[in-house]
Amino acid sequence: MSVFDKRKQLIESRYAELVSRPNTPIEGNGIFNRYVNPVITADTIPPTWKYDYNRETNPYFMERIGVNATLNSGAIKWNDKYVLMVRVEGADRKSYFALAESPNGIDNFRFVGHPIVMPDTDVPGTNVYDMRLTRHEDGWIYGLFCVERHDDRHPEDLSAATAACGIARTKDLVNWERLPDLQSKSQQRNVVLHPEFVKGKYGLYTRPQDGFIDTGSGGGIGWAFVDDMTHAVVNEEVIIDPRYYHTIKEVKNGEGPHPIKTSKGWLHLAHGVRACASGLRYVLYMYMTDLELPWVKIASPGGYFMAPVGDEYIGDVMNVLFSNGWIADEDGRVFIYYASSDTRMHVATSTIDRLVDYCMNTPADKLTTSQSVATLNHLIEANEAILEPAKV
Ligand code: M1P
Repeated sequence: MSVFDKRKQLIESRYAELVSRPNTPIEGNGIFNRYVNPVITADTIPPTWKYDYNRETNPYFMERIGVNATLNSGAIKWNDKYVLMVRVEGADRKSYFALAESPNGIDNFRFVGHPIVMPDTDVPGTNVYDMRLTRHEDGWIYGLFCVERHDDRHPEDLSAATAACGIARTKDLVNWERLPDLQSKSQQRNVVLHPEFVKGKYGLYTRPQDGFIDTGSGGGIGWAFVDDMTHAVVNEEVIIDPRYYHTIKEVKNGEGPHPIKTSKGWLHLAHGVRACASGLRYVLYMYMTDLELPWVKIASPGGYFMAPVGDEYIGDVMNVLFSNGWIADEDGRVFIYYASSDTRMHVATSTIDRLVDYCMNTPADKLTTSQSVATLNHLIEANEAILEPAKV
């Protein structure tokens, strides 16, 4: 057998095995379950997206277009399938979007179609990433994502960049109409469209930031009303979930996917960032807001909801969990899609009831160590009264 045929067979059989591998849950803390395997990695990319299949031009069946990572994915239930809008980062550092679907949300994810052709605006972005998908009650599915361009005000600095919120909409997830970028006084990343009209307007969760990396004076996750998504302008922004000293969101935070509507309020998933000697640590946290006034916080469980464990710590950007996609099924199950260390995608499962219970009944962070000890002793003493009533 030729080198070409031998290698082609090997690569295709490895791929076929990977995309049909079952996944199993790991019983967790009662709030959510992780799963044994990641759901999408760079190896889930189909061989036809990497290899030249022409034996004349590629006799060694060599990889021609490498993939570095598959990460921060938007999510939506579509035609009964669990669909991820994956950020695929090529070996050339450029990211693009591609759709992967699974019949059950936990395994058998396969990329479908071709990488998405996202139309450019007049000033093309150098990179696009981290799409949040929102099926809005206006009938469109919107994709909001970060658009990165070189900051030409600093031609001498090759790392100077700007972040803006790119906006596109679709009816089929494949063909996209690009709309103008969000206009806002500050740079923006992690902007998310609320799925319903509020007071007759569109609502955006924003993340104002002074620079490309630093949020600076941008105080946290914001809320803004927008009249028209085809020319979206943020005139006024209120901070609804502020950063705070010595918490998991001291350095920055950002909304994850759009919130899930429940009978008790809107469930939010977000990421919080703090600094440590090894760099930045990204964890996921939750909060809830009022049903009628989605910018008003009604529950704020203290600490993180999920932080990296085991292999999740390791990857391109260590110590990072990031989520911009989850799916709430009609039966109350919630599929939380998260990336670890900017490298691969995982799923965790929970239910609406459990997540609401978590948000409503987890003690809030009271912001000092003595208050944390008081909260802890309150729980321990209450447990002792149940378990050893005679001693109390
Ligand atoms: O590297 C971690 C994350 O950093 C950025 O997130 P944020 O805007 O909150 O700092 C993004 O570039 C994100 O893609 C990345 O996962």
